[in-house]
Amino acid sequence: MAKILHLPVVDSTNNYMKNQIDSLPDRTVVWADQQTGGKGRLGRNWSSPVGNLYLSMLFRDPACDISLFPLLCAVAVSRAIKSQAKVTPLVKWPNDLVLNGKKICGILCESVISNAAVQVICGIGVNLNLGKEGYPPEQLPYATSLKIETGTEYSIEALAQGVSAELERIVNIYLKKGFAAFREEYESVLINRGKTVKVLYQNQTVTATALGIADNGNLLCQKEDGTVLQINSGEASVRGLYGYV
Ligand code: BT5
Repeated sequence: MAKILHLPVVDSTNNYMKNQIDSLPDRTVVWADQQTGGKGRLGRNWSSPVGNLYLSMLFRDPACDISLFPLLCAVAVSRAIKSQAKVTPLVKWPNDLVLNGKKICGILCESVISNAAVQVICGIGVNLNLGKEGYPPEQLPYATSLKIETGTEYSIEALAQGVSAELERIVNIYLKKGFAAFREEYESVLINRGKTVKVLYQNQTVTATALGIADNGNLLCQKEDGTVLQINSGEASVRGLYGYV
């Protein structure tokens, strides 16, 4: 079982891990009540007041394609939420979890080279116990929390344990069998599937229909002229034609 550290406050659980990377054992988990500098992808912010889950888990030198980690995290969080809140969030490829059309979880996986090996830090933020006042529409129009959607409060610690145990289990299977072992499960909750999406890809916007996921985690999209594109999660973001999903 992974070692789990709990901090009352930190700038970012991902940064905390990066700063201590050489002294933390494989599969260490750190979670915090609050982040003062929570990070999203591409330099964006992650709103991180008290009441939500902010967690990072370290995988030391996993001999695999690290671009799949956001997808593995999405499966882990989706399972943990389903087991504790009895609702099934959908996945907006590659790394958002969505409930009733709004974002309840964001994932930021970062790789760090240390001692000539690639270490992967999986950062996960889940909106749990904040009410509507936590997500002002003028700032976070696409955000929601499990409490808003289900009317119940949840134990942050229990979800931290559930997410880390699932993620460890999933990564162990992935290391033996590859992403193919999770492709079907991922596709079954893929909100983009069959929808027309706008893909921001290599500085271009392409409109296409999302078909599904390849065994390597790429999003398969078909353009109007029939051409099928494989989009790598590291280089693209996807929006619905008329909004967030
Ligand atoms: C993400 O980025 O969704 C990745 C978020 C990862 C957060 C975790 S918390 C633990 C670990 N430590 C960190 O410092 N980070 C990780 P991205 O796809 O770039 O989405 C960021 C965008 O989501 C922002 O620009 C806002 O529009 C929106 N956003 C910010 N805070 C939000 C929140 N709490 N809930 C929903 N949406 C939010």
